[in-house]
Amino acid sequence: MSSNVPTKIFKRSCPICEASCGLLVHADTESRQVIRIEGDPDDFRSQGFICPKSQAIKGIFEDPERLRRPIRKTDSGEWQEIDWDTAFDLVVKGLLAVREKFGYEALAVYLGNPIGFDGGTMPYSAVFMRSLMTTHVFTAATMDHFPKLVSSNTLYGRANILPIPDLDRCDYLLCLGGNPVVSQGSLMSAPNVKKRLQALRQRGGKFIVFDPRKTETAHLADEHIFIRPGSDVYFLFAMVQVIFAEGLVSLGHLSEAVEGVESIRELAEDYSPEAVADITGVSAGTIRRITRDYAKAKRACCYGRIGTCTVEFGTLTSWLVDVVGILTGHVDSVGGAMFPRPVTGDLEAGPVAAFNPGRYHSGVRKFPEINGQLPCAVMAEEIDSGVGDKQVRAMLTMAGNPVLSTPNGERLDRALGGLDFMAAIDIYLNETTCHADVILPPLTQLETDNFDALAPGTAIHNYARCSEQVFNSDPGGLPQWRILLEIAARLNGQSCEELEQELLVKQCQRLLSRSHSPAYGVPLEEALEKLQLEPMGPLRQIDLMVRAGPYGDGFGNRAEGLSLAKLRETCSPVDLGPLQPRLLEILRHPGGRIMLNHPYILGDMPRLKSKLEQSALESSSSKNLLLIGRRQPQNMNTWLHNLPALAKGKPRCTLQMHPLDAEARSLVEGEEVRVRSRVGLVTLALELSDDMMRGVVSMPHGYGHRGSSIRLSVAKEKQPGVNANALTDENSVDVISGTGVTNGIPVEVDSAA
Ligand SMILES: Nc1nc2c(c(=O)[nH]1)N[C@H]1C(S)=C(S)[C@@H](COP(=O)(O)OP(=O)(O)OC[C@H]3O[C@@H](n4cnc5c(=O)[nH]c(N)nc54)[C@H](O)[C@@H]3O)O[C@H]1N2
Ligand SMILES: Nc1nc2c(c(=O)[nH]1)N[C@H]1C(S)=C(S)[C@@H](COP(=O)(O)OP(=O)(O)OC[C@H]3O[C@@H](n4cnc5c(=O)[nH]c(N)nc54)[C@H](O)[C@@H]3O)O[C@H]1N2
Ligand code: SF4
Ligand SMILES: [Mo]
Repeated sequence: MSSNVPTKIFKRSCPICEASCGLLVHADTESRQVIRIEGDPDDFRSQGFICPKSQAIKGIFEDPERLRRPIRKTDSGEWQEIDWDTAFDLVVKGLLAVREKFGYEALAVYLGNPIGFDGGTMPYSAVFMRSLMTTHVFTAATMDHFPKLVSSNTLYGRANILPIPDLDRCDYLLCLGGNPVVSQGSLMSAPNVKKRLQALRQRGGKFIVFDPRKTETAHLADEHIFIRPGSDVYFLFAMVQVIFAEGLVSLGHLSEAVEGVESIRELAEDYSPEAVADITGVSAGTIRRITRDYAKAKRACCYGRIGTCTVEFGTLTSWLVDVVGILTGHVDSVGGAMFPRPVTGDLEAGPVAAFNPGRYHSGVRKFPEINGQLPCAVMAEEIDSGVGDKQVRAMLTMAGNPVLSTPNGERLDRALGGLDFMAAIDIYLNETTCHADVILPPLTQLETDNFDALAPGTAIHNYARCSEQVFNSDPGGLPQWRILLEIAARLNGQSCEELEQELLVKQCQRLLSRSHSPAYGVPLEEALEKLQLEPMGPLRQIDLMVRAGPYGDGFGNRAEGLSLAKLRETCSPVDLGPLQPRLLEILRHPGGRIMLNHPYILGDMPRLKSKLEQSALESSSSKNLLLIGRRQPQNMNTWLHNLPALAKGKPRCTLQMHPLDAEARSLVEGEEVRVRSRVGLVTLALELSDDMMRGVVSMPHGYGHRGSSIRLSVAKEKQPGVNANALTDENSVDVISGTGVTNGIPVEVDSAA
């Protein structure tokens, strides 16, 4: 390249979604311009593939409306730029004032989705949360995969023991409630999932989709089967019934560990294919055929995603996805559902853990805490009708937009307006952060190094990677980790440096004492000295995890092993091999058991049975339709609508309905319709589609950009849409996980004219 063209090429993983595709970022670092972003053909995971959202990191970096400096709301409601020290002072004073006046429980915190894509946040999130000293902890997980975490707690003894499809070696994929061709895979980090699904078919495999909408993924499948929203639990139980009735049980190498097989057989007796045909809309013959094909296939995987989680029986459904796999030998075996081995050592053998939910409860509806979280569905009521010293008076949100992403968002919108104090760590002034008194915006991805923290835990092939910084950090900005550390340190009455050093020493002591670590026995001083090669901050914390982790160099004990420096040398993903069977070594239940009959799960069986009995009595003439969600290629939940490249085109927030359902209501293509649920009403354009199941309508979430309080002019003009969570009902939850139901909401639809 000639010297008068100052463009350089930087390798980064895309931080927008779990696929974490490899990007080549062409940038002029002097003028701080991103020239172009393209796929990295040498990235062994994504092989040059990118989706439209890959352009977002350029768009976000350039967006004039992105916040670059802390801002505070003045008494007249205007926003005023302030320096960081003043901002931290305001945040800490605001939180402490509420804590002193009302007690610890008066503070709540909500963490959103993008924190998973910032490796710098990972080492400090625990200390940050501890410094807030509240039990009012909410995250987007209780709108997402929380049921799967509860299921893993009960089956395997730990929430993060998550089965991931071994997609590239699978020959029979049963996909329930996921649309990976659009979402690009979730709980399955698999860049270019479309190509991988096509490859599955090309090698003679089969791939079947169950979905109330004939999705982009379903169009590629061997077979698509409509299923009524929320009813997969019955379909899966019928599979279990058939597996026992037809002698298809084959526990394989897990047989010594599995406990409770007989009780599952007994429970399944109530759910024969005939018994569930009406409620699921799937014929008994189809259920038997699919079950036999799945059970007998050599390398088969049952995979469930959002449509199996954010439903009325999300936990039982997620659990049954694993149960059918365990019973047929398709869990922890090649081509089935397997368990990755992340480089940070997050998924290694460890002490037994008791699943012990309900150490405390929410104030109003008394929902039990699970893994230290309360459901998003109770967030608004804890604020607007909280009880005594449990009433929430102050809130801190980080990388989330719960007004658009949690149930009855309109109620939350009003509730946030009534808080005594609110702070947000976010890069936009949006529907949620507009309620804050102070907003702290972190630097963008291109101005920091990154480390893939989340995706290796769900990757279909083991890997590790670092990403290189493109631009020098804006001198007036701070990285996210520094913001967390600063707040935590100030709340603890320490300096940032003291807190960081304390954490590093503690982590070192913990990791060096693990007998299976390659760093076992390395003297503390030696490890600390070697870690000084990385600057203060997350990089040396990550270096520690990597070097003491399963592939690590053990600080020299295993010279060929990995360190952060080695990962940084390439900035490409490092191939750590295909997934290996390893469930037996990582189980956390006492005695290394897999508990099919955990009492927490069995406790939800009466609810399941009574719903089936009740539905047999109900007439089918109800006017209600069932609302489900719909992800779209150019969106990422609520937050990319302000980027012109992604907001262009026709308005996308439409209600899809089958033409015959429209005819029955005298509705026509394109007209404005009113959609009403128990909690709210929205008006949007109707789109007729043969891809919809009869009786089901679909709309995307993440829209509803309006009003003068937000600073998202492109979103407001190009893709305002309406808030799907104005319709979702905070009373409708998967009871045993508290997860909000976003699929299967009863609604009525009529003409807005
Ligand atoms: N009806 C319905 N509701 C749903 C869903 C559904 O399918 N249907 N899906 C649910 C699911 S799966 C999820 S994960 C949730 C998502 O719910 P949320 O996490 O609440 O929503 P996001 O849109 O992901 O929030 C992104 C926020 O992070 C900010 N942000 C982006 N990058 C950064 C960063 O680097 N640092 C910081 N501090 N902020 C950043 C953005 O400005 C934005 O405010 O929505 C849930 N809600
Ligand atoms: N482009 C894009 N990609 C994304 C996101 C985005 O907003 N946009 N969000 C990201 C996030 S946070 C997540 S968690 C993932 C989610 O990843 P996916 O789960 O793959 O994404 P969804 O499109 O929500 O797929 C859910 C599917 O379930 C179907 N469904 C609804 N109800 C039922 C039911 O009861 N049974 C069955 N069998 N199916 C049902 C819906 O029709 C839909 O096709 O996507 C991620 N990727
Ligand atoms: S699929 Fe996800 S990771 Fe890959 S380019 Fe698109 S947004 Fe980025
Ligand atoms: Mo999600």
